[in-house]
Amino acid sequence: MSDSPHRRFNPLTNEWVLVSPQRTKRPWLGQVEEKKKIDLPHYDPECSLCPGNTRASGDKNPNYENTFVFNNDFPALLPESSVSQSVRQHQLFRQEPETGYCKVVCFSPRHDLTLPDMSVEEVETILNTWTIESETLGARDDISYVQVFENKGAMMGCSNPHPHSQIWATSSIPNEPAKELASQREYFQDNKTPLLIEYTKIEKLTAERLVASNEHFIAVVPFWAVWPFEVMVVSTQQISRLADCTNEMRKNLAEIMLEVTKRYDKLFGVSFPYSMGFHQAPYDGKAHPEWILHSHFYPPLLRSATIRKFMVGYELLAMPQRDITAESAAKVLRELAV
Ligand code: H2U
Ligand code: ZN
Repeated sequence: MSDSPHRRFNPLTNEWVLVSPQRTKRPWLGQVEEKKKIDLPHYDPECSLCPGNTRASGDKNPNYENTFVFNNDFPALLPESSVSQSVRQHQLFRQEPETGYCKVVCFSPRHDLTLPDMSVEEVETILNTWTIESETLGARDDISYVQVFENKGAMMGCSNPHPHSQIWATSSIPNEPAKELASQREYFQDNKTPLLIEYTKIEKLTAERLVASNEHFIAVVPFWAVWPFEVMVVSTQQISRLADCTNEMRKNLAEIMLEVTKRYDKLFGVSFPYSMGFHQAPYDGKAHPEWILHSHFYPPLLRSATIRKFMVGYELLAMPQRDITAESAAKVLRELAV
């Protein structure tokens, strides 16, 4: 790959990213975040997610043993909306009602664990829980999309270290999945094969952006990655939702998620912050032969546990930009001894 500035195209979102590999040598005078060594208890009496504790709603958590799901006490969406479709005086002032459901999925009763500390079986149990919740919410007439995501670390705005994820299910398809739907559909119509199946084949062959792979999944720093150590986990099989996974695929998925998150933690010697989530086919009652199950990991760290990438300036005003190439980032992650 060239060391000169160039731009790369993201075929999933139809957006470009500016790559400036020659800039990695510039001096750094920006913010240095403090590296904190966190020593957490197994159980925290103040934690709203720990077993047996009372949440903001007044509900008491059961003494759960693996995963635990509850309705978010501060939901961003509600099942009903009083906003009417007809409030529209001008095309420049569009609004629509949005309804939905918000859930919290605790990974473990242990307050001090994170995903990479868990066993393959424990991650399989989490995957099972996400699968059941996705299918249950997705089966509703008032739901078109189910977003499963984990926000990890204080740097990502996550205030509680207790390992947990969220599920937001909405009546409409949100921006990112909507862009991916349009692109995957168009590619499938034109090429009679899913975009991401074609992509995984090439990534497996060239292997230069590969971080890990097994029989049913690959983990790559995508060619068009924006975040320095962004990773996409993609199914190499034609499946479009978590529920399409066989037991063997689910095991493979758990294994590759552990592989990625363990490498992340090793990279800068800290519990690696990120936002990650699954992109499953919409639950809009249509067939989705174009859609391939995948997840995105978006971590903010750039050069150390304390030096993060900011999406500011040119990125906010023009387009995303990165210095270190996807190939170099993948090589660093791949060559870590875990
Ligand atoms: P934190 O705000 O502690 O990170 O909580 C994680 C999620 O759990 C968050 O989405 C929800 C928050 O809304 N939550 C409850 O539903 N009930 C509570 O008592 C505290 C946190
Ligand atoms: Zn806790």
